[in-house]
Amino acid sequence: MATYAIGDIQGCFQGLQDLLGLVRFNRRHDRLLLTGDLVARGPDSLETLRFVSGLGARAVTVLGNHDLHLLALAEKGEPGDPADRLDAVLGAPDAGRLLNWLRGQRLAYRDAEHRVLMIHAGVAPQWTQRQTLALAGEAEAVLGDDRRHRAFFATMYGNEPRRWRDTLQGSERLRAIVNVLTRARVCDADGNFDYRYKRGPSDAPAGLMPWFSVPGRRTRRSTLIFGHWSTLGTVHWPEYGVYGLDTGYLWGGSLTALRLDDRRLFSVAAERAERVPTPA
Ligand SMILES: [Mn+2]
Repeated sequence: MATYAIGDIQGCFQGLQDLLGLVRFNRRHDRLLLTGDLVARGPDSLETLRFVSGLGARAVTVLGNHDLHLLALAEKGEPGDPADRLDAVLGAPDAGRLLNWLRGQRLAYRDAEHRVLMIHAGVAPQWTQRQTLALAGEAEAVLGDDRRHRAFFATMYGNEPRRWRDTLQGSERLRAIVNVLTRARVCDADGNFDYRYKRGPSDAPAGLMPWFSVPGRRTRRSTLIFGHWSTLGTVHWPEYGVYGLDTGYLWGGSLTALRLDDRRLFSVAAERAERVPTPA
């Protein structure tokens, strides 16, 4: 019995199958913890959703920004950007079931057995582990509510407020929670997030740093697992106790699994020719 944490799949179903083959994943005994962004951009978001939802309690996923965007599109009845390649999901005969399953997933997950906290992108430096789970729970409650979830998608988009305050309320509070958990990469020492910055940590503008390296971060004694940042360049940051598992399979990089039982890393490389269109 093993538990594997796996980075962002983004519709790369074949990559996931290759990785599960490499680790000899046994769907009757092993567990998967997925860092989210199961869908978007890759060739097979639909099969990815069918497979992961079909694992039932043997797979836990936290929601990423692309997962939430897919749910918002379905809610509004919009097709979305063709580059996201989500039409097969939105038009599938089992779309209702799959999207309801996705909407019921968490925004933060603590695995008690392996003592890790998993989120898609990051946490605010002021949040403790307990507070992170409570705040994620606030957003999960709205997202999972059949009446209130529409309002959630209507207020989800935007980069403000940039800094968490315990006194935030209503849609601002919800947006602040969801932005940190699903979109965070860099912030300043006071916890002001910059959601526009997408490149690696070494190119970050002066004063901005990876969210996990903020001095005094209150989760610094916990092991955190996240995805989302494909340009991060390093998976394990022992000095901060974090693992960033999005190694950019979609972009010609690799798909990475961390076996939590012995903290061993596994990865499969993308076949670049299949993923990146070549000039005619
Ligand atoms: Mn993401």
